[in-house]
Amino acid sequence: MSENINACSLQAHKDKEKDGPWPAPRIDEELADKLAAERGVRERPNETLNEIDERGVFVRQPNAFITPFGEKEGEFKAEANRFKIFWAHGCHWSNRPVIVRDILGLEDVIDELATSGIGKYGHGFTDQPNYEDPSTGAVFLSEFYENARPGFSGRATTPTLVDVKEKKAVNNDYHRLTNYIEVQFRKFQKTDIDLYPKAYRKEIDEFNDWLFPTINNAHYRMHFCLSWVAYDEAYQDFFEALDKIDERLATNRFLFGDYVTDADVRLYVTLVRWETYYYHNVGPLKKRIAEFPNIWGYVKDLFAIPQFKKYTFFEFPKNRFKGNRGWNGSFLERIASQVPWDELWKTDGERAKLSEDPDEVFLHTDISPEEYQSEISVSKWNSPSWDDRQPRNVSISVDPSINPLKGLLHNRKA
Ligand SMILES: N[C@@H](CCC(=O)N[C@@H](CS)C(=O)NCC(=O)O)C(=O)O
Repeated sequence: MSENINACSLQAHKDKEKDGPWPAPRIDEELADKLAAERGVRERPNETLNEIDERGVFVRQPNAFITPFGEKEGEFKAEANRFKIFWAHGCHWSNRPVIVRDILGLEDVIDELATSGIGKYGHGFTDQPNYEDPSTGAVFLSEFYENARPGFSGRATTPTLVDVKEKKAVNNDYHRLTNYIEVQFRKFQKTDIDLYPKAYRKEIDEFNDWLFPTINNAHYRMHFCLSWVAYDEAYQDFFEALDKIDERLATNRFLFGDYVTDADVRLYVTLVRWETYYYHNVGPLKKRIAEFPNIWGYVKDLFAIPQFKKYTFFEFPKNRFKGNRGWNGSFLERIASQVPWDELWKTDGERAKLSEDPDEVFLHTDISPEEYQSEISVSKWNSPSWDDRQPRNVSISVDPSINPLKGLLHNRKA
């Protein structure tokens, strides 16, 4: 490692101490180029050049690593201290697996590290000594992709689950990653919390598959699209979906009733990011999240749960533009930084009365890890066909305004 790199790394650590653990320091372009050249890393491909159809619609690249965790031949086997989740503060997709990991008490089993941008090369680790992930020595997230699939030409994204022994990407399937953690790592759980009740996985999967295009991916559909038609479709889908969810939450504390499930983790992370940041990118809004009475109470109810709060980064917009003297950075530092987030997001506890078990937010299940197993279906959104991944081409038959599990989730001890 050159002296230049060590000097910058030291400075990065000083900055980190001064500013708190986040945001990670930026490194200059020259250094990024040098590090990339040393490791044979190429620039990240641009989604607005490669992932747009003839109507201007943003159609995402399929997730590259979707081999399931399971018991069958060729599937990955859950193991303690072998896997690490790479995630990013501003990335709601990747806030999900770390929230789930913490809720289930898997902190000593699956490691994690937040990435930081390394210019045009995508995710890196600029706040780590020598810019290296301490467990593998990688400087760029894309190194794990290259190790697993030489010549990989897509974007290396968060979340990525990496096998730290082999230094290879194992899974970046945000549709199913939390489900693998919930089911296949159950034998290592420190708690008996159940986010993915075995009897109701079909209903949860169907809801999650509806949530993906309408809510989770809606921001990206609006942000990356290259036509009005595409923008408008995404805009309509998003606000119609919020109306339906608001209706559902009028009589349900959480999406499936009295207890938090995997679907709530997926909805929460996107709502938080919308309310605090994404709206900057997408133009005029019909309504803010805070204007949906039930959804607003719901996100605050979830924010009161420590594992959700821990991965809620209100400071993200302000820190993202820190030191940026352009109008945007300066506005965020002057004004957005004054928002008393914790005060605004304090719950009044009103939603607990919708539950028959108001003091408990999690379902506890004592079935054995073996019994808890089930095959996890591949998401239709992972289809290799471009047409199948079109948000408008997939018909999903759920009515999201109705909770199909009303009154069906019961706690072991209740
Ligand atoms: N897993 C999905 C996408 C997840 C995703 O878009 N993650 C964003 C952060 S929210 C990312 O890592 N982008 C980095 C990049 O595109 O270089 C994929 O591989 O396409």
